[in-house]
Amino acid sequence: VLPAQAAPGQNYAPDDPFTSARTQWWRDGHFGMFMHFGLYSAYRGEYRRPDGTVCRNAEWIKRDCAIPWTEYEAKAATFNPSGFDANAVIGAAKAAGQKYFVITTKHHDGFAMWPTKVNNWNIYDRTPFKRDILAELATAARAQGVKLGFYYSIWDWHDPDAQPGSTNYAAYVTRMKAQLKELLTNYGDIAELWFDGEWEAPWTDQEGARLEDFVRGLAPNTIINNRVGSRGIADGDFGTPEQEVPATPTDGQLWESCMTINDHWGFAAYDTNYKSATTLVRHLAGIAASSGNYLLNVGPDERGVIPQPQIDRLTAVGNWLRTNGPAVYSAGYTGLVTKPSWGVVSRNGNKLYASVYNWPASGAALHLTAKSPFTVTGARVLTGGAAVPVTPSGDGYDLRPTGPAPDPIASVIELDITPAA
Ligand code: JFZ
Repeated sequence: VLPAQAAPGQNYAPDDPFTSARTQWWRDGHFGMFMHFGLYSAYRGEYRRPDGTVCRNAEWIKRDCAIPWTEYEAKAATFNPSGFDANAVIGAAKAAGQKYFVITTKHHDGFAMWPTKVNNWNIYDRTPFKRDILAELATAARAQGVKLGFYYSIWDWHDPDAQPGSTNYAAYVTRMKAQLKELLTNYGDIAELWFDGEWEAPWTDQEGARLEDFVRGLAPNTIINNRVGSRGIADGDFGTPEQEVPATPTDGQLWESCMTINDHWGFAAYDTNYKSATTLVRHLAGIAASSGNYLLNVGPDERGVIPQPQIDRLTAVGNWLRTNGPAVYSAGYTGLVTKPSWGVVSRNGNKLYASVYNWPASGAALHLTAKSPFTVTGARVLTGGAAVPVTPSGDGYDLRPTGPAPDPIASVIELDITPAA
């Protein structure tokens, strides 16, 4: 039921997303894989114009390189990502320590990556690739214990009724809902729905609220992002800062920061500007310490294969998490200490996790500034288990670990604490 009026930013959800059982896995998990994969991936990031010049782009290549629809549609007839291996994809997410996986089922080009019955602008009707990768992913995700989520763009460059000046936008909205019904009912439980392209007229916040209602009616447990509407009534369950590591929790709403692993969402063969494993781990630790989620993107190539440099970085993050997971999983904002210059601190109950980026020289101290009082009863490095001496000092505590940094990416010191009553 739609509220007649809702204040901007009001949480239009059936429960309190901060505390509900529905969102528990998401709040605890903190880390997911995003995948931008579509017909655009077939271009490998480059479109050669008829005059021989080259235009570079990824998932926006159709529009930003002004590819005529006839050509883009012809490209579909050659798109055959036979290397797509759902078990390998989900396995890569799992090995990286990612608890959920979100794939672009339909990006702005409108091309459905599943055999939708709603129209024929889809991977089944237009390509030689006669498989349903969403079904394959659903099976693999269930088998490996990874949650499955879908990205779906409201903005659609292809559907004639969705274009600017359309006199029959309602017909498009009906088709969109029919597609979402397929997505929410044919592939088992869908953990997260990631809308996008809501900013483009004639989409309105009222339409967004109706869409949010529609989704909740079909899939009450699905966690919905705020790009369903324009943040008036319809704001979903969580906000979507992009490419950000906020230093504190965002006010009023759960949040998930999505980021590219290089400089593009979709595959671009020339883009080798990969973030280091160290950067990725520190993004994750920083985001978890501010009670957010990190949705880290991969872009499979035209064969449907995740490039090896992306896999290598995911593997390194997973290796770090195997020892240092407690700093991330089920951890969040401390509320007790100010963010130090040498790293970040997260909290899980009566434990603090100091992820140290700048390890001190032997004998030097890492200072923790207390915003509210607590006592420390013990501390150790997660890698190796060495005890860390902790002494009260001024407005907080000094931690004096010895020896070289146990982990070059980020060394985590676990502290046993008792908050003052
Ligand atoms: C959108 C898409 O246009 C893009 O292709 C990609 O899928 C990305 C994840 O989402 O781009 C956006 C949307 C919102 C913002 C920035 C880029 N934003 O709110 O800052």
